[in-house]
Amino acid sequence: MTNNITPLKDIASELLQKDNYLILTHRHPDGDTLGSAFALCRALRKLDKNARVVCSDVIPDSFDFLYDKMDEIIFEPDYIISVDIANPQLLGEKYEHLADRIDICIDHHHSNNVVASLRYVDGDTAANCEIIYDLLKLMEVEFDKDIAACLYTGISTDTGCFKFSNTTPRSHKIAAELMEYGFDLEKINYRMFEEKTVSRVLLESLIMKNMEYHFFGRCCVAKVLRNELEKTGAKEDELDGLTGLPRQIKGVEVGVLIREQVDSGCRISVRTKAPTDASEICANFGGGGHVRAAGCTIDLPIDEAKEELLKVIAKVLGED
Ligand SMILES: [Mn+2]
Repeated sequence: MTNNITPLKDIASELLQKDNYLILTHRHPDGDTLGSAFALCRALRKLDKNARVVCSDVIPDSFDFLYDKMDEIIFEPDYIISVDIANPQLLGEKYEHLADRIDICIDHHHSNNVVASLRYVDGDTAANCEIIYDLLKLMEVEFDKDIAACLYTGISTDTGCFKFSNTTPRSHKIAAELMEYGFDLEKINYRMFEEKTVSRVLLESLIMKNMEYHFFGRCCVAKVLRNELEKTGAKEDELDGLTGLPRQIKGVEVGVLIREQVDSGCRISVRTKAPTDASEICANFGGGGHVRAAGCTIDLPIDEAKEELLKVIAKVLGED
């Protein structure tokens, strides 16, 4: 059931039939899940339908240009749609209860195991927003600068501003077409890739201070302790942009960021260089993701979680 793939054109025609849509994004929202959701929401509203976007977590301020401040209309959805959500756990606490009520799943993670009656998953696409772009074309929605800004945000963030290995000529071609709609490219790029809060700079120095090296410098692990995080005044979501820091170091093949969680356990982000598979490492702990970027949670105190992780990384690097 989870392997069924529905042609995108069938999903497009289904979306033209009904009137009320609830769109789900993943917890710890990023540019791609939000860009996908708000592009689709704007498109559906343009077609005079009711649509709204929800997220378990607070949407960071830096994404406020994706949506208009408007009163949320309350309606009973005909369809519940998930975008960029690889597995039901990623719905987060507030929306987990909808896991078995998803009607349409649109995603770009190979590991996707969301159950839905209509399902389109293309793991070879750099960003989910590229799929939404195709979907809106099939729905014959008229693009505008706001829809284009949403789609560009997802494509640019999931490709690391067109730098990651997942970037394709098609990513560039779509982005080029979106630019024609005249959104503020400079503002979005500044917000997504340059702007830092004071707390963020403190956070970076904290991570750098806590970096430790294993396996002759082939693996770098940075721990973020709860009490140290609080001292910086940074919000949890600010760490999302810093998961790549350990991998930046020359000679490091596997970069790991371990964050101590509020209640218990740790959140792990793994970033790798070719040919090491990050999702393979995270799969050992029930997580997943992409070849170069993956994540998981380990329900252990931070030092024990690190040790468990290092055992797996040792095997992957042939250092066991
Ligand atoms: Mn994505």
